[in-house]
Amino acid sequence: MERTFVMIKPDGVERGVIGEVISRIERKGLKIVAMKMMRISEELAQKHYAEHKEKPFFGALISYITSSPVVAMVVEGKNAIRVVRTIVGATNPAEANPGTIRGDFGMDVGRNIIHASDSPESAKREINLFFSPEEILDYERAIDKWIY
Ligand code: 3AN
Repeated sequence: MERTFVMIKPDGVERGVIGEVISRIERKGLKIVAMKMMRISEELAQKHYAEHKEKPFFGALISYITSSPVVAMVVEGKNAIRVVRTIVGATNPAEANPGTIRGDFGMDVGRNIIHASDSPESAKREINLFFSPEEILDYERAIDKWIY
């Protein structure tokens, strides 16, 4: 089973689509194994987006991601990284397909609702940045146990 890091960004929280995003993740068949609502510190933001340090939008990205709470999650499932990226849609919501989270709820590349890891290396790094091992929970869903 693969794990990926997913985060509903400040604009997703402020638009009130937390439940909608979580529903789509669950409905797809993925399993949420960790989740918390938090405000990202400047330091954590800099670490999370380290690969964009030289980009012209870096400053705006850091102030946006620290501006309001986020909902951070660890999501598990077969090919979870690829599956979540598919339901999230293209980085620029103007180009994201309808039916994807960004395609349905986003308007602007600087406010694109959700983050999802793009590779096994970034998933591992991002999960470790946001969660301690004790916060990632081991349990079975009903569908694994008593829905036939
Ligand atoms: P993704 O989130 O689809 O993996 P990345 O990793 O290329 O996209 O970009 C990380 C974040 O940086 C995006 N989610 C978006 O918020 C922001 N971003 C990317 N490109 C731009 C841009 N041209 N202008 C403003 N913000 C951007």
